[in-house]
Amino acid sequence: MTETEINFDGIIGPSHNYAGLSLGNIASATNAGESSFPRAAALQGIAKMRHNIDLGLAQGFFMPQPRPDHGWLQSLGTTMAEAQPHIQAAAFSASSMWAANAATVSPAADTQDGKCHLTVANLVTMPHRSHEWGFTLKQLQMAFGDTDKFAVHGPVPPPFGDEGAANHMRLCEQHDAPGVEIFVYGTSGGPFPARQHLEASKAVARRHGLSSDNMLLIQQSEQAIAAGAFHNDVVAVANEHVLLVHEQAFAEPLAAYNAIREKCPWVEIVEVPASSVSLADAISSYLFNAQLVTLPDGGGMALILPTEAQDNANVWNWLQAMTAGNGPIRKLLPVNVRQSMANGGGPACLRLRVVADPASIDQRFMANHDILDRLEALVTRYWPEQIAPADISKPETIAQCEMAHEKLLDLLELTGLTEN
Ligand code: SUG
Repeated sequence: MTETEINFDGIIGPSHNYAGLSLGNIASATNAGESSFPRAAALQGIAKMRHNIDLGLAQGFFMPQPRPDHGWLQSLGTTMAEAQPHIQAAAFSASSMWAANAATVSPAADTQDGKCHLTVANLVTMPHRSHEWGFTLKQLQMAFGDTDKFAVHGPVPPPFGDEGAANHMRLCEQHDAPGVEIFVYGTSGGPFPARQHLEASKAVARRHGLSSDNMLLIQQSEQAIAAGAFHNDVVAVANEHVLLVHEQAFAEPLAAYNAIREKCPWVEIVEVPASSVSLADAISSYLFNAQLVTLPDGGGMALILPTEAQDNANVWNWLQAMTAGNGPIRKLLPVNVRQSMANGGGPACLRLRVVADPASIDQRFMANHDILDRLEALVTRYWPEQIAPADISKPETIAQCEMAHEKLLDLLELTGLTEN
């Protein structure tokens, strides 16, 4: 089997809820205090994985984290019963579902030692996400444990915020060929924090063995962050030789495009003009938070979009006009991930891309219809149907979420993840 792109989706955990924890993420703020539907959320995530498999794409998954995170609470000198509500919510969040923030990945074809390098993201900017990396690292070390093929790195040290693949794009002529990696960092975002620090991006590139020949640092526009683009993957997406990008994504777009063209003469940049799709439309519809994928057997490229993109007339008209032309993106495939979207996570947020030989991965992390059938049955049986804000601190909600998590690790023979 050759190296191929594998999408690892975060299984949506049983504690999925809307706590309004992410400053600068408009959906998270707008839906704060709403009731969530964890069972429906997880089933939507599973349906998206099935959709990818049916397209002929390689699919894997990552486990949700044990929540509440008792170890984190203990390190703060408190417990779930005693903590203040904002700490309870931060300990209980299912935010690890957004696997695009799990790590940054440099495929073997790009690195000096010929291994695929992964650096777990420290996620230090948001308290509820700052305690994800330990469990994520364990999981990456297990899934990519073949040390002849993979190098898994710990987090970049604070205070340099690193949010992983959500601020990283790779351009290449085909997935298994050497590529150019683009690290997008922020400096300020008006009223909102810039979550990806320049020093973190540089550190990841150095650790992965990239050189100035095959990497670029590009600054995100302050305007985009201020409008709610808390990650670059809300305003740009790349796949192989194609970059689909909003006109206002980068601080200096023309200089950025020139730098990209210089390193990637074969690149096709599809810029979405603000006059057709405003930043506000881009952010509410998450048109760029699509999985831009290469369909097998010469089928061209498809955008796997949230259904919200179809609901927005400006966005949908622009997309339809684009696919009617003779550009590289041939198909629009909307998927329903509304429960995740209401917390600011679209189809692309829910997955981490790894270019590797699927046979080199621990098979417990690889998906197929049979395992997804079993997963679906387990979620239907054990995931809470609904979580209202007041439920977060209730012992019965906590017990149900913990049992559901245990049953999942049992089913996938991954209980080792919670052992010390
Ligand atoms: O980090 N939302 C996530 C969404 C992450 C989306 N990922 C990418 N763009 N790649 C975040 O802001 C909201 C949780 C809450 O408010 O309950 C949250 O964490």
